Amino acid sequence: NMAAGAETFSLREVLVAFTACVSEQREVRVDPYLAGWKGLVRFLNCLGTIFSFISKDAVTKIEIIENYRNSDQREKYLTVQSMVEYELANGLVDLQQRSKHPNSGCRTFLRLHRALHWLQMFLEGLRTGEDNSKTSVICSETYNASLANYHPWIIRKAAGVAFCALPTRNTFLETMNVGTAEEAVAMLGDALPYICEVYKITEELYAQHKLLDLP
Ligand code: 1PX
Repeated sequence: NMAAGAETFSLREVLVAFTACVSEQREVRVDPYLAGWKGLVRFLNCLGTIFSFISKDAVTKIEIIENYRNSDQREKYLTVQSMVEYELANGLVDLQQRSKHPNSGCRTFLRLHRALHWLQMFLEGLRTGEDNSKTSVICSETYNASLANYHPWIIRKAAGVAFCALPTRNTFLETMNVGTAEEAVAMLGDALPYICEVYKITEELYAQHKLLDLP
């Protein structure tokens, strides 16, 4: 089916975006980071409408940061480092509770950063899982160990229901359109160190500025 064929794309291109995130000065570039997330959202949308509530929230957050990248202050949002520096120096971050700056770049990026931690663990679980292990189990275990800690009960519940719609590991690996399941596993092994590096640099930056609990 041609129409379906036109919709398919390889997750390899998506994960490549994360390899372009870290600059020579070990800064995290915002544009490839957002490009990576957009690709992941496209992939998530292919998995079914049951995941819409997740992709909608991700899109909202991607767009908030994209708007900063399209504003007069776009230069300040070139890297996560420059964003943090600019927003903190100008009092643009709500530190105690959301009030004057409910959608700061810092708090919005933190949500994607936490989700990246889940992604890192999920992809590692997929990579090292048994042939016929359940993607839903890998997904819920890694979610419970990471993102779930920041989500209210109702979201955790809805996420748990959605995870049940995930296919088995091998089918999932094939859906990634990277070739055979073995080739997909190899690609994950290549891409994961880059994702881990992006995560680690951001985590250190946020810890250093005490921004890990932004409301
Ligand atoms: C090869 C595999 C690739 C899989 C791609 C999957 C892409 C998943 C994209 C998930 C992005 C989730 C962003 C969530 C940000 C967030 O935590 N938002 C919450 C807090 O925001 P707030 O502004 O209120 O402080 C917000 O409440 C979240 C609502 C939506 C539910 C989030 C559930 C996240 C589950 C993540 C697992 C995705 C399962 C994908 C299955 C493959």
